[in-house]
Amino acid sequence: MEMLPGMTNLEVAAILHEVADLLEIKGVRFKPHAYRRAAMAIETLPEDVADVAREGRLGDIPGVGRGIAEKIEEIVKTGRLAYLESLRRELPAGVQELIRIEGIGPKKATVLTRDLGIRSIDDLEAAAKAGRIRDLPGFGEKTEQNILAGIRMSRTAKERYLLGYILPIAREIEERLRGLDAVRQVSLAGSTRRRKETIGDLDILAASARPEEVMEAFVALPGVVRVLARGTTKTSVVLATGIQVDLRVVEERQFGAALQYFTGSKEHNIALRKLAIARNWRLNEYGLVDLADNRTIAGEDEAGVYRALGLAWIEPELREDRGELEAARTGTLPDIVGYDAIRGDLHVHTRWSEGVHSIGDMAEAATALGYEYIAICDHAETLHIARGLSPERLANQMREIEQINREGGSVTVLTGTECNIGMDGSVDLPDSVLADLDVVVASVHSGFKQPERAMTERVVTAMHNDHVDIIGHPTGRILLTREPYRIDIAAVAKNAAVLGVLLEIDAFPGRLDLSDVNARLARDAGARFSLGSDAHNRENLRYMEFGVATARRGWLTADDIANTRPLAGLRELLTRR
Ligand code: DGT
Ligand code: CA
Ligand code: CA
Ligand code: ZN
Repeated sequence: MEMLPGMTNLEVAAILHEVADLLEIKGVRFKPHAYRRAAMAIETLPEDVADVAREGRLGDIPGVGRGIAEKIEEIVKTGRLAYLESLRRELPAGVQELIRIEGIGPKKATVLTRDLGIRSIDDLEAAAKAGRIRDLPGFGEKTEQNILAGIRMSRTAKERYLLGYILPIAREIEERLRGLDAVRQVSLAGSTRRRKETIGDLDILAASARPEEVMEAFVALPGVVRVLARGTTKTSVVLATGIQVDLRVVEERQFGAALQYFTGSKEHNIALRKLAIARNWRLNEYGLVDLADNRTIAGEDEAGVYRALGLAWIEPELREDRGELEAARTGTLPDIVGYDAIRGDLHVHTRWSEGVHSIGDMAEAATALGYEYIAICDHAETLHIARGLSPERLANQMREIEQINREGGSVTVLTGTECNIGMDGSVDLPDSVLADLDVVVASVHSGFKQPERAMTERVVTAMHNDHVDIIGHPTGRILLTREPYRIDIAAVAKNAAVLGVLLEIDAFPGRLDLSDVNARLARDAGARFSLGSDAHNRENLRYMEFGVATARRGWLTADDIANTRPLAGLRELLTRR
């Protein structure tokens, strides 16, 4: 079966995750963890796992040993995994569904099926409401209430997906639709067009006079596993990854109004519609209409809709009803940083620590992206899990970088580190070493549970070290997985502004840290920024795009971001302290 790029990887990962779940239910130890680790590595793998398997390189993927590599080969070749199927057969029907409810683990699920014959979430809800669960061994009234709450949550909470995984798939679908004869115009819409950090469902808009043909091709796209609803104006499908894709097809003369409407956000649309209502106009996905004479005022192009309402066109990234409409009215929209404005990457890992590729490989990839410079910021020693560098290894690395620069490629490789901020705000390399580095990123990688004041002080203490240039991923969040630690970003930003320390927007899809909202808050407090991909391999350098998206959503201009400057200007900024 032909697949969209990235799709195979996510599918393979999903199978490995399920194996981990089932092993956990069986009470097997250690193995579930191994499967999960492999699954996560494959989710973020920059190349097609099928290609890696074909070339016999599965063993190079971190966390993939011989046993799991064989399983991956089987999945890639046959699309199935016999081992998973046998695990499924061992399981009483229904148990898998039950453990998706928060608060029900493998043990409880087994008791529920064994003692009450519960086989579905509906069964479970009925039993809980009838008070039949509280008397089971290991349960109680409180558990029963928690189960009901968990069921409610599972029914409302829609799963979200990282922008970084969805955007490549979205673009692929967009291009395939663009290739159809029947399609006149096509655009991404919804949160994907606004480049929000996570995506609920994917919205795409097309203009066509022959919508049936477009829908026909859409449901037949590779990777579509289910058709939820099919009509001539709207069709919804589910991809193998589980994400829903809504395609709307409109007439060409309505394309602008529809694009405006389906780009959202909902809050932005509501505020915009108020402006229309105030003029006795009606604004919806079909157009902007004067209610006095039913005349269509705008609809064919999106900018026309804004113009008619007395507004400048607004970049999709700004459409969150956070003051952009007022700014568009008064001509004070920020000149947000462009996707092509970044001249170098200030957070790059190599195989010296937890990365995959050599410094030379990374420099070559940076050249291909048209960069002027990259900063090699491998971890320092105390981060053992990441094979952090001792001062001696760092000195060796600096010699290698010097050699590479002497060979005179078009990219200048800057020396650097991502050192660790300790509990007391100290960093884990001596000043004498830091003084020799071009770029010092300092990040918190442990002790996340400190109270807000202690954490804020800890980071501010690190900023007082004159060698620290950048605070890396300043809130430590991992999207969909780990909450940010408690920290007062406004206070950090104020200090950063005074001390001339940059705050990072880490562009790795699961980080995007600072977030859009925090970046804007920090900018208002006077801080400047540095964008880094946090690349662990060559392909990850492309993640920079998501950092720029976050910066744009945070209203940042090129001037706010250190690495929009040419090398000389960057050096000036880094040494000014
Ligand atoms: P998501 O999917 O949760 O990541 O976020 P969106 O923004 O893509 O939301 P979605 O898919 O529900 O709807 C797509 C766009 O359609 C949304 O951004 C704005 C528009 N829209 C949806 N529902 C409403 C509504 O009730 N009122 C207005 N004015 N616009 C809506
Ligand atoms: Ca959506
Ligand atoms: Ca939608
Ligand atoms: Zn880090």
